Amino acid sequence: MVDDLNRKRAEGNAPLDIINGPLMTGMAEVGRLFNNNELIVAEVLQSAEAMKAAVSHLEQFMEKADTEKRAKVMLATVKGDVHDIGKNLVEIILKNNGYEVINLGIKVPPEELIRAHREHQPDAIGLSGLLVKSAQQMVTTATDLREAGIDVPLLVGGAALSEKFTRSKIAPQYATAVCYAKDAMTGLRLMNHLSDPSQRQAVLRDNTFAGSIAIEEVAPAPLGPAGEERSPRIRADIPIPNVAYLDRKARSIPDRNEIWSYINPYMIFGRHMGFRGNFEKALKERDPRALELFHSMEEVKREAESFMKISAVWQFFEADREGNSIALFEPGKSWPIHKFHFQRQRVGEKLCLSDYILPPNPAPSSNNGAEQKVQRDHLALFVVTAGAGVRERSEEAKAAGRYLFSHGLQALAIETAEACAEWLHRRIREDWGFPDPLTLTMAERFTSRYRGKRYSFGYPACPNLDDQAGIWMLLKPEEIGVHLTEGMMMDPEASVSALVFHHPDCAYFTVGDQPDTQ
Ligand code: B1M
Repeated sequence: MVDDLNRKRAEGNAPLDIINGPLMTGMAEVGRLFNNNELIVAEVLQSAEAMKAAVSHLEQFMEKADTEKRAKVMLATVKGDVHDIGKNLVEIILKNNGYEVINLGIKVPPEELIRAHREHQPDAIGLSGLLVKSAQQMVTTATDLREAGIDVPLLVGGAALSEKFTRSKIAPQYATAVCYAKDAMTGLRLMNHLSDPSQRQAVLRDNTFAGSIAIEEVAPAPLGPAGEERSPRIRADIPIPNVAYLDRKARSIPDRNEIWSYINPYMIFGRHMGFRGNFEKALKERDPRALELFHSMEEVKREAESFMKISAVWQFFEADREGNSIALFEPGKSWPIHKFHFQRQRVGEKLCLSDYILPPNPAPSSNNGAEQKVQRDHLALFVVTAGAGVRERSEEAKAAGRYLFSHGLQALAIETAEACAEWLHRRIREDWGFPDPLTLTMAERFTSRYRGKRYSFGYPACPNLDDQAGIWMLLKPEEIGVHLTEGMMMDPEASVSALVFHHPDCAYFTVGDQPDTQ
């Protein structure tokens, strides 16, 4: 590539013309192929690496003034949120399509955004967030930016966000356009249109809802009280299985390869690296694209082996159902150490997580009058993480233009945390006396074809993220380096918490009262 660039220069082409000519045309073609599903995220990152290398080579022959960028975008993950992988992908894509990007990082409060806007005078601001709480934080942030007199276009993105929420809740709070970007390439297209005088006005017009009444959801007809009856769908006459121990376990898990064998290929190669279709099948058929992706992830693993730390903390607790709540007890204690309160479905099967806790077996009568303990059911809690040091190393790689490694490492850490949750859940089933049948495949494990289920706060059966505080009080995950943010998110990003139930009737369900951001 450098030879081609030097030949172009030798033919009298100015470095800036080479960048704005064949190179930018090349990146535009990459964008077109991606939007046409002919290129995947991993390949877009490889082309961005080539673009970075080309531009860095040519910049040595350019006047400072020539390195002017198309526009300046300030990116940030909102207050209380640690989500990084999505925002960083956006940074890489924008930077290698001619934009200057100021990446303010994670957990950025509005006042910091306002200060940074004054310092950098960006042409647009990009907000990112993972959870519903972050979508709501974007409403507050938009209001604060408006009140600070800021009126550059706002681009917003994140897994729990939607066009509808953007238009109905965020945009009415802002002075000018608020554009929803479902993925990084959409973010690029929006910036290209905003930077193109012939298209800018249309984008501003179509995405400005300043002062429009925030569309209030027509509150559905109030449903009857949810009640506290155990759902008839869940049996209460099942023997209480014993657990192997009641003390707290905190471990770092040295065997990374064992945990990596629990990674769901669809998530790491499909969702994060963009492979379309059945990755495992393609790999077996030696599909060149699947093979290349597999080997590039193996390279990431080889490098991560020198530093990725996987840790877990977990504990079984004696548990008792109290209506829609679960009371947890220290061994043999009669006074609960904590209670989790859950919502119950108001219609249909009226499911509630508390129903999966079996009634205690009355104390067997003893013939010597000694006080016998009731035998309570149990609930297991855990927090796992694989995020220690990952952000720093991913940032280093990104700064060095190793984009595939940078994104691949964040994706590996995220899916390692999820894999560790799968691994630990299996172990908990064994310690609860019902190991998986040897015939159970990993694919069946990914679709929870085993006894019991795990539920994570924030997910539809237990949407209240504030309940994370209870897990932190009980398990003290700070010891394995996981901290809760003011937004009740776990730092580092690659962390998962869960409640584990053994009940054979467990199912995934939605309690339905969660705020609608979709
Ligand atoms: Co979890 N998670 N997760 N999760 N996760 C969601 C978000 C959830 C919707 C699942 C669900 O309920 N079905 C749910 C949130 C619901 C809610 O808010 N209440 C949820 C939850 C609850 C949680 C936990 C709280 C569960 C728990 O452990 N108790 C926990 C929180 C972690 C923490 O606090 N650190 C958690 C953990 C995780 C993992 C770590 C295992 C993992 C990674 C998360 C991550 O991405 N950082 C994970 C994953 C993978 C998901 C799902 C399945 C996928 C998210 C994803 O694609 N990330 C998600 C369910 C879903 O969406 N279907 C879910 C990859 C990332 C590259 O995409 O962030 O969307 P994304 O960024 C994109 C676009 O949004 C856009 O471009 C990016 C690149 O294409 N974009 C922008 C983003 N920002 C932009 C800014 C721009 C432009 C475009 O400005 C210019």
